[in-house]
Amino acid sequence: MARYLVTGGCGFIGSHLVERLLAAGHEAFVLDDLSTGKRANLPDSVPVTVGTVADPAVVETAMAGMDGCFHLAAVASVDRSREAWLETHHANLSGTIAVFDAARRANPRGPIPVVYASSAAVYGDNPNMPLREDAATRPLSAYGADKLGCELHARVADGVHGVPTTGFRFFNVYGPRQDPKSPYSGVISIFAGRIAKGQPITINGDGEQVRDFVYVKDLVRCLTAAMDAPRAGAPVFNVCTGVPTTVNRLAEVLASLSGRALERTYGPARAGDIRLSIGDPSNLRAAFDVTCDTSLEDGLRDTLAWL
Ligand code: NAD
Ligand code: UD2
Repeated sequence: MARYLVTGGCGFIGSHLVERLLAAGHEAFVLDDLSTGKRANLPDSVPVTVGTVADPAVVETAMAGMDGCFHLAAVASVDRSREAWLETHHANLSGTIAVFDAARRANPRGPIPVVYASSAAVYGDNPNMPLREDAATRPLSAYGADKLGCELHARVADGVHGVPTTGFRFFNVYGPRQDPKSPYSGVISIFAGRIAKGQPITINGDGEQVRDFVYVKDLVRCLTAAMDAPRAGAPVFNVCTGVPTTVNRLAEVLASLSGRALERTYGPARAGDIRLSIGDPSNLRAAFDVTCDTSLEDGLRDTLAWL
């Protein structure tokens, strides 16, 4: 049994991770500023420090005595990173450096490992599908640039300060507890929420854009496997399925699973929308013997059941 700090643990992905850690018999502690996360996403028994990862003193205190840290706290929104460039930078990059820095001193036995969230946003509009981890990174947003910055500072954490790190480039994650009401919500939570209520959806552009949708419970298996695995050299892995799904097909599957007629209108393409985003999961599988293999249908069934 180990003691883990989960930053962003009250959020969508973090709350699933905490659930998995508790089920495995570990102790989970959460640091979250509740900006998008909710206390109610976690059992009452989980200790939550309400504060920001951008404050090094808060992070230092929250991390004292831990055996490892899962760092998921971030302003997880490209739009928000455009509106509030410097503010999101403080949370997304300075906050990550604060986490790596505190990991140096958290435990008298030595630096503790940090498993952290990067994003497929680091690839930007690289057209070489499926995207491998060695593909060129050319982020198109402050959000993507800061996630790439996290990966660079992870190398510093490892090479200069002896803090072992593993980074994960999440593709499009979905599942229960992804807030359909948030203006920054992903397409699945928006469509699922509306279709289940018999409301129309708007497809941006022709709907033939492709995404690699990852079910959240598969993703958290990758995170816990990485915490337990030996690592060297601040590795970074895609978390993806390698399976392409168009936005049109997604809408059709959701309508069919909800037993509703699909009412869709086609609007203008979203400015800067990426046409293709598919990851190569080979390195993930080879390193941790995990696959994100929940079918879209099964994952969507779970998501709809939660609504
Ligand atoms: P989320 O918004 O549900 O979770 C983020 C959590 O971090 C929330 O609980 C929020 O309150 C908290 N938080 C935000 N700023 C904070 C700060 N300064 N200090 C402390 N807590 C703070 O989003 P999510 O989808 O669960 O994202 C988790 C991680 O995964 C993020 O790092 C995000 O960038 C990354 N990610 C998510 C996706 C996706 O498809 N959902 C894709 C790529 C990467
Ligand atoms: C995701 C991430 C983003 C960044 C990026 C990296 C989310 C919410 N966003 O953006 O943070 O990491 O990947 O590449 O996870 N769509 C519609 N109708 C709607 C909503 C969306 O057609 O009502 C389309 C949208 O135009 C896009 C697709 O659905 O083509 C997926 O949109 P998204 O916002 O869920 O995710 P994405 O890939 O743009």
